[in-house]
Amino acid sequence: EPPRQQYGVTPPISVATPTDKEVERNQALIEELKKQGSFEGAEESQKRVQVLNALQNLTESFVKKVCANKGMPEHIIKNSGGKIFTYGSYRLGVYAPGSDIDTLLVTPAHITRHDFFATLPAMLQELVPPPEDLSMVPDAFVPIIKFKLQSISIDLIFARLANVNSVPKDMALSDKELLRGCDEVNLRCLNGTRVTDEILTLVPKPGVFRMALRGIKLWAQRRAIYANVMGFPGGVAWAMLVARICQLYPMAVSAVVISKFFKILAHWTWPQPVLLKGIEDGPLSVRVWNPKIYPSDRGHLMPIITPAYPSMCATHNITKSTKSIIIREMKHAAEIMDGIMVGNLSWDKLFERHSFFTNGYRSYLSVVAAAKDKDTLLGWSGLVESKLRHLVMKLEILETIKLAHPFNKGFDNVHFCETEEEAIRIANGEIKAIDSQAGVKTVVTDLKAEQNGDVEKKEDESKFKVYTTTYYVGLEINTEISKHIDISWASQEFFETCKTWPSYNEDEHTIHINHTRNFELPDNVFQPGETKPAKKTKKKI
Ligand code: 3AT
Ligand code: MN
Ligand code: MN
Repeated sequence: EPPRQQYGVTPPISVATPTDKEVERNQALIEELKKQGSFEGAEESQKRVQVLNALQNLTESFVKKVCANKGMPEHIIKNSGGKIFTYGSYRLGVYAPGSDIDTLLVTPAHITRHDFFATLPAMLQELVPPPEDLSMVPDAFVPIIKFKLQSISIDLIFARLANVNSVPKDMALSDKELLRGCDEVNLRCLNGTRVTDEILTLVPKPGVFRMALRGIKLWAQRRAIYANVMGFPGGVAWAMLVARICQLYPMAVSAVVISKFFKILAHWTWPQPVLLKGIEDGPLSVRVWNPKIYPSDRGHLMPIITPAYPSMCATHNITKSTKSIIIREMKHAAEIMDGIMVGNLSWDKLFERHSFFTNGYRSYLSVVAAAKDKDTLLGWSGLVESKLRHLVMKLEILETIKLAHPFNKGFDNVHFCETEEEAIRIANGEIKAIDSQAGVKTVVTDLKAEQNGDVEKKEDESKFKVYTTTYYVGLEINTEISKHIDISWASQEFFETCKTWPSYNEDEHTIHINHTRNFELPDNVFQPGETKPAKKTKKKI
């Protein structure tokens, strides 16, 4: 029997129940997702539950301890509570092996963010077994403590409810009255959980939604169009798109949701926003997405709006180029899905890897961030990555460039040089970093992986090292206008933007951009089995 409730802002397109064929396709989808390693084993998932229980207990002790330190009366110590919430892929139920757990620690008003950063890390260290790789960024946009517990990565953020003196274990964050009195940082920290919780209440069948989202996430990752910082949708945006399709087909199985997803969204009349419900007004004087009032909201090319008050656009990073890439990918996927639904193609075709490097563009820009040591580069390359879409938008202005396609991740290298002069030339891009020119030996590394000290130790310590992260932007050139492109203005503007970083130091941080033709791409961008494009030789007839 069709559900009576209408999910979302319009009536459903179809309330048809699945056919036998559709159920069969859906089984094949689940099999393929299993084969592709999308699911975690039961034992590992059990460990996540244990880790979360440990964090909940720790939270309650933390709140008690801080209350006691402040000399609060016994009944306050006893009743203050404290609760761990989750958000991200764990909360949505679409986590894969190796996914982190995104957690939010919520306290009553008398516990502060300062207490969180001053008291909690030491208490974490007392856990058995203790956490590994603990780090914190108290002054980040979203202040965070990161660590690993029993090999599971944890992102832990904090929020204080300004109008509440007790946070019981059964508390929910759905009531927007809870936000009264909260400052912007607390609002941001509460937002992730409030959005994911609400998405789950806005879909007709959470199980169908989850499986469809697993499929869409895998597809978007394989096609390299999953990356919020780079101007593509991130996890929350993809989740909201899938949720909207679930609302329109409340009885469908996940395979049908995926097929409709591409059909509908490839032809969506952007910038009409994707909404999961009507945008709510609220009790606070905070900004809610509204293109009628705010010119910057009017500039959003593919707005996907979060449902929880205060509603925001999850896709403000999308540019003209990334929009056209996303739509191109959706149209391509829609064709493949037709083949899968009629039984001519199997699901693995949908999840085929992108060909950004093997068969993508003839011309690329290599944006290289460099520093003398790994830790210095980690901050610098993160900054450069977060500004890359500004370069893309500058390139889009140029008449000679039809499309500027940023790849969704960077590539790390360490270069061992014989002389300091050579090291400086590498850092400045005077010698192409990747070529083993002169005495330079280049080793592919992974900045974010820890046990990488090994690579260096094996090398001659007397050598001069340069660490680099390279980001690639594929260029489609408007050859009708000119075969020559001049990126000096776009590059200069981009360098200036990067150098406004408060931690920027010209002696420590360098950046340069090279033109790289497809046949000049370094080996480390290719996967085993992929072939590097060959240099086109003029054929003699
Ligand atoms: P994984 O399964 O962990 O790969 P996920 O969707 O959980 O997928 P993340 O853990 O990276 O992805 O992010 C979880 C949420 O945290 C998504 C977003 O609301 C928030 N978030 C992540 N990175 C940032 C960022 N740089 N700035 C602001 N919010 C972020
Ligand atoms: Mn996560
Ligand atoms: Mn995370």
